[in-house]
Amino acid sequence: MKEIIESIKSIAIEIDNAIKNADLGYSESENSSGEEQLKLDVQSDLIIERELGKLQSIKAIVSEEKEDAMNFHSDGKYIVCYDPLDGSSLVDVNLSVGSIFGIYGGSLDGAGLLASVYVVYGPRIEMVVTTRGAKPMLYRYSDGGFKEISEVALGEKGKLCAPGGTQQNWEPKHKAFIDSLFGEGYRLRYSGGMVPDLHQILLKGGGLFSYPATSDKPNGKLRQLFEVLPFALVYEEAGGEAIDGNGDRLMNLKPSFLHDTSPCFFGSKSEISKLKTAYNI
Ligand code: P6P
Repeated sequence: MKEIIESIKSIAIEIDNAIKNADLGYSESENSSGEEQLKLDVQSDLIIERELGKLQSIKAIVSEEKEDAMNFHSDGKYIVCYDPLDGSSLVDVNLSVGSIFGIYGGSLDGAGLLASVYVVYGPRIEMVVTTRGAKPMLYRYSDGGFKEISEVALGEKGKLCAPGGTQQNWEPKHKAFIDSLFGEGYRLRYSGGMVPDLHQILLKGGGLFSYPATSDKPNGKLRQLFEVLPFALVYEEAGGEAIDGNGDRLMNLKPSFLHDTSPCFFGSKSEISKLKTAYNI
């Protein structure tokens, strides 16, 4: 596992450099979710594929940018599922974006998730490493290397609300719930990039990030293996909760296919409790 974390550190530095210097145009291709691919999406994916492919411990990789898994070493212990550059369309307006990695052991589902790593490409490069059973650890890049900063913990209750999805497509109960949070004085913090949005709530002590079932996306938008599950592990180990619209733990998810999605709610215990009341779950 350690060699994977170390490899992700060098991947992060290379992708950050690509963000700052690459061509921001669109490629002629789409990803498995039918989204147009930026040349930067493809470049970031190739960087990760090249670097992880060098590691004997990697059995296979699953990328948001590729339809199928790529098999590497048959005796490898780990399968890494990743979103190489989540929110990449925000790069051309100079907002923060991120990479998300789920490190799986036996099975490609919540039970098989052993660790997650995410990287935020912002004013600074930051990385959070979460291993099952341990608090998330924050690292910051400076002077040519990643320095360990601190463990990360969510407060019981926060002040921030990051409501995803197109509001006109929300269910009435979700609209009423989000409005009630703002009525209590929660502050809107939503950039459209789940990595910086979830990172902010985590580091600012708490709140709620939501991407619910909507009329246009009844099974949510965010992908289970390389977006939802990695952050569910982070939020649970940080002392918060991560559930779907039925109140089930996201860590119990079993994807039906590699690019399966799920409605998702990540937050401090107080906000998740309010959600359960509002949703009557
Ligand atoms: P919406 C970015 O495209 C992304 O996958 C996540 O990073 C982000 O949370 C979400 O989609 C934003 O979606 O529908 O709110 O614009």
